Amino acid sequence: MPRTKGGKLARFFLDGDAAGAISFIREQPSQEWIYLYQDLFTEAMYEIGALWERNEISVADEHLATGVCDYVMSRLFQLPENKEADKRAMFLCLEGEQHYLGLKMVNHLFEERGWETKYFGSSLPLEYAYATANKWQPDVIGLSVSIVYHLPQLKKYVEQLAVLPHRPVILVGGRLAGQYDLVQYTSGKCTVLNNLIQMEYWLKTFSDERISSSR
Ligand code: B12
Repeated sequence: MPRTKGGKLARFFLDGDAAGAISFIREQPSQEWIYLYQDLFTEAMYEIGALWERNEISVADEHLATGVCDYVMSRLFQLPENKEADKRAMFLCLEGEQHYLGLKMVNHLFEERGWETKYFGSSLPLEYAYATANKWQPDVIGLSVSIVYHLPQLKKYVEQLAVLPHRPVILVGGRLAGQYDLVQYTSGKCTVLNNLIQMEYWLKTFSDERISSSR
């Protein structure tokens, strides 16, 4: 029997039981998305990674769990009614990077806080990311990286996107964020956030700075 809440949620995902997963999530004492994403969904998927690494589940089990996780997130997350359309962010995974669930959570949390967002999911080649950002002019571009052999791509993306004429803030997160010094790796041209709690703090500081600079 799984002992943690993340472990219990992982069981529903692995059983392909979306209805069970939804009821379990709805029973949680806090329904705040930051908590649900950080302590339940992320933990559940990390647990699935650990089971996969130990060969206790197959690739098919992991694919089913990923599909159910994605479905449950889309099913439960509601867009806020009032958007302040003055803050824009776009989110993408580097070319070749398929791990998009974490980025999808980040996109939802920005939306929940009233940002207008564009979420591109997995593997967006740099030329398209650059062209879209140049046209849409987001304040923030969020990149996600999970696999070590994508790090050289990260350097290229950050270097090119950071010098867009409107000078967006480049945020970097993902599984590797806490494992390597990505700020130094990208010559200090991005802000690295290791988890959703750091992201929330960064968002608050960004909004406070905006309010004080508009006074
Ligand atoms: C599901 C999964 C897959 C799915 C991805 C599905 C999807 N749509 O995302 C599929 C099957 C495609 C896949 C493929 C592979 N995977 Co995989 N995968 C996983 C697994 C089990 C879960 C990933 C996940 O969703 N995690 C949960 C999310 C929420 O966590 P997260 O990404 O870290 O995001 C959090 C933060 O980092 C942050 N964040 C993320 N992005 C951003 C961005 C910004 C801007 C900010 C602020 C924050 C932020 O917010 C999130 C919220 O907490 C992990 C295990 C693990 N530990 O993560 C392995 C894992 C990452 N995969 C692994 C491997 C090896 C692979 C493959 C190479 C397997 C293969 N041989 O083909 C391929 C590579 C594919 C590729 N080219 O990208 C290894 C990596 C090991 C290593 N040392 O590099 C892991 C760790 C599994 C393992 N234990 O061995 N995988």
